[in-house]
Amino acid sequence: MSEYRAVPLDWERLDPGEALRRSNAFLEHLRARRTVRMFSPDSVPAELVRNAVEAAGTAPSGAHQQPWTFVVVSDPELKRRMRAAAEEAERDFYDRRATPEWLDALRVLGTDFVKEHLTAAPYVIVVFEQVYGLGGDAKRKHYYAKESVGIAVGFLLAALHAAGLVALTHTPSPMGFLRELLGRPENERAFCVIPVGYPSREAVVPDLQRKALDEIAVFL
Ligand code: IYR
Repeated sequence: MSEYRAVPLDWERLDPGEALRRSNAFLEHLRARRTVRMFSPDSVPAELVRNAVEAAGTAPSGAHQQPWTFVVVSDPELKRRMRAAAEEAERDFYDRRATPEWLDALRVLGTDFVKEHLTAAPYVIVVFEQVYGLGGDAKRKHYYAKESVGIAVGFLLAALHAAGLVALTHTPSPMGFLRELLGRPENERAFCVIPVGYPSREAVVPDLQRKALDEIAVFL
């Protein structure tokens, strides 16, 4: 059990003009992010991916338990195996398990069971949620693990975008095969799969619009 200890906050108030400039620039930067499914085989500097994962690890988490593991896969054979297992599961999803309502909701994305991005992208980051911690042989409950990992994935996507990379947030259904394939312990559950790289020359994205501020926020 760790004790509460405090240190001075390292923080500086921005000049208001500078704050607004940064805030606008950050908004424009995030507006330009698109989820990309078509990857170039071009290699990506490993340090960009390492930095993005480290940035994800700065996310806040329940009780500061940092309940995440990022498995960064670049090994072609592992990527091939992930793709084979994901496509098997997805074929069943699209052919049988998905309700007509779900398939209808997915139509705007133009997805199907083919998961070429799992072998085309130079890196595939598999994010695991640590449902509980393992300390010696004791299990330690993790609080708000899913929420915490979700926030960390948001940081990861923003960091990859800042590095000029593109990514796809992919949730194979079901994802159980990933723990065994990647040799993760029993306290970890796959949360999502994020292929990372540069877009292919022919890359296209769905023609989608984001909701406007007044559709997503209420100011009281
Ligand atoms: N897991 C499937 C289906 C799918 C589901 C949602 I919700 C998406 O936003 C996209 C796809 C697949 O990966 O194709």
